[in-house]
Amino acid sequence: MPDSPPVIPADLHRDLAIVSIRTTIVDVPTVRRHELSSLSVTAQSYVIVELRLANGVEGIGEAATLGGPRWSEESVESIKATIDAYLVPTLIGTPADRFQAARIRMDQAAKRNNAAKAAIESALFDAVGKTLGVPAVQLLGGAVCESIPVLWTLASGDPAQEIEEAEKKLSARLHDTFKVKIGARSPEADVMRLRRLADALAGRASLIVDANQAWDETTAMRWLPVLAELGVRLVEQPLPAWSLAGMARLRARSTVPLMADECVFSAHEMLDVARAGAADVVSLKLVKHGGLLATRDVAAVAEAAGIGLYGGCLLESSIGAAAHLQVFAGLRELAWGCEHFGPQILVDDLVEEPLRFTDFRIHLPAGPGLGVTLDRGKLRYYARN
Ligand code: MUC
Ligand code: MG
Repeated sequence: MPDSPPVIPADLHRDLAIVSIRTTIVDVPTVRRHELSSLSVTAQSYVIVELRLANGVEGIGEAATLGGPRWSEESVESIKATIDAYLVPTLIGTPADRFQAARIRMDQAAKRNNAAKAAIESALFDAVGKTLGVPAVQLLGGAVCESIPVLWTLASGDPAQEIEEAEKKLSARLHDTFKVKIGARSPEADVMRLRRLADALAGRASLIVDANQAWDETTAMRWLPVLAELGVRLVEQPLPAWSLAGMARLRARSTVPLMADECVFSAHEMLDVARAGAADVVSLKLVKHGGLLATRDVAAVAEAAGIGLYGGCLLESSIGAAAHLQVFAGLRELAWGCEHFGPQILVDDLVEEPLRFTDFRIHLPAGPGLGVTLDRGKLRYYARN
């Protein structure tokens, strides 16, 4: 028992009123070119949300995108416009701790736009957590772990560079699982590249692949057995997001588990994937689901269907990664670990003390709210507007 019980002021709800929400677009260069099947980036773009309460506490949130509106339909420009024009007016003056009510208001004000909503909700959890002196995960039921296994993504497309990069991560004990981005070139070229990686890292690291919807069903039928033979542990979104039946047919013939990414944004889509038998694992991301609560909803549907959970990312900085960790740390089982290497692929982070990576794991920060503090100098330096 604590010596003295926490004092909750009587006027807490008045103090928790949202008084302002500011959005800033930032572009942070990456340490190398990052190439996916349909896009390639040398800088990551985010919308940073600063949300102020009547009590003076400020919460922060982040919406990540990848290559403009090419990974999903949202871009930093559309996210900023949606927040400023539609989400801010519906939230100003409302209490920040009514998370579910805020979610309903945002859904009434704008259809989908899930990255925009996720950034706002992250800032709400940060502000309320900071007001109460508790981490956001405490507001979600409490943490069941303090750190999570974290992989690194190899995506330069150059196998010699990728082997060198993987060796450095292994010897620094940062990452021993690598996700290889495929689909930007022919399956033959990708398989040659994977073979070189598998040979070089044999017995020391695990490989998974992400095709980002690049293959059609016949291509996937042809090449999945080869990926299995190379020891690939998991194949992420080989087919277009609309092809649940194709994923189900593939899954019935594959010895490698399949992971759903772009085909699961909403909890309803998670249910469709489960009903179709289209995946073994799902990649959870705040930008897809629309926030911490929605991510919990998707996770609950997956759990009920026996589908494994994986902590996905969109190359977030420590702000967005911390918001994800607050949800992930409260899940019953994140059986496939997570991929929040984002803070390390940026030339610079946006917080005063970046997230900690040791012994192949990423650590839940200890402080209240999201557990990270915005570095305003960095925000100004990388701001576009
Ligand atoms: C994706 O599709 O998974 C996550 C890591 C990465 O390299 O790309 C992203 C998006
Ligand atoms: Mg993916």
